[in-house]
Amino acid sequence: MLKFFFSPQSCALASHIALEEAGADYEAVRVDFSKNEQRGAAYLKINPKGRVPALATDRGVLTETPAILFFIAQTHPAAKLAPLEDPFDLGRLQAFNAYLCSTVHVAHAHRMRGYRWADDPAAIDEMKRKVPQTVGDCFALIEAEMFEGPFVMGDAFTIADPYLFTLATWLEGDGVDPARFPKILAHRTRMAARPAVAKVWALHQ
Ligand SMILES: N[C@@H](CCC(=O)N[C@@H](CS)C(=O)NCC(=O)O)C(=O)O
Repeated sequence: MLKFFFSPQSCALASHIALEEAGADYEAVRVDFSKNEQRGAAYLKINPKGRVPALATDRGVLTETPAILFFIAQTHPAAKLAPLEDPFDLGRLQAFNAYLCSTVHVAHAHRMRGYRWADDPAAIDEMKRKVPQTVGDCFALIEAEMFEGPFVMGDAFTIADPYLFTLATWLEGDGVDPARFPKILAHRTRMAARPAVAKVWALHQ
C-alpha cells in the first residue's frame, strides 16, 4: 500500500487529491510543521529534503509534486489522469506542471520562506513585498496563455487540475485578487465541488 506524507494546505494537497481521484489504495500520514516534524530525524529518513509531499511505494520513496502526480497517473491508468498515449499532449501537461513547480510555487515561497535565499532581514522583506507582483504575473500568464478550459488541458481532467487548484487556493494569502483571473477562479470553484477534492480539503483544515 502507498504511504503519503502531507502537511495541511501545503503543495501536498495536489497529490492528495490525485490519489483520491485515482481511487488509490493509500494511507495518509500527517507531518506536523508546527512541531517542525519535517526536519526531524524520523521524517528526514523518509525525505532527506525535509519537505512534503513524499510518497512511499513498494520500490522506495518518491518526492517532487510533478513526479508524484505522474506516478499516480501512470499507476492508475483507468482513472485517465494524463494523456499517456500521446507524447505531445503529455509533454504539454508536464510543461504546465513543471511551471507550477519551478516558478509559481517558488514565487509563492518568497513570502514565508525568504530565509532560503537571503540572511539580510531587509532582503527577506523585499522578497516578501514582491510576492503579489511575481505570483500575480504567473497567474496572469496562466489565465491568458496556458489554461484551456474547462480544465487546464481542455475537456479532460488531468493531474494538472489539482495542482493548479492547490496553488490557486494560496492567491489571497499571497496578496493577489483572484477576481483578476476569471477562468482560474471558475476552475477553483468547480474543483472545490468535486467529491474527491471536498474530501481531501476537509482533511487539510
Ligand atoms: N518542489 C517540491 C517543493 C516541496 C515543498 O517546498 N514543500 C513545502 C510545503 S508546500 C514544505 O515541505 N516546506 C517545509 C519547509 O520548508 O520546512 C514539490 O513540488 O514537491
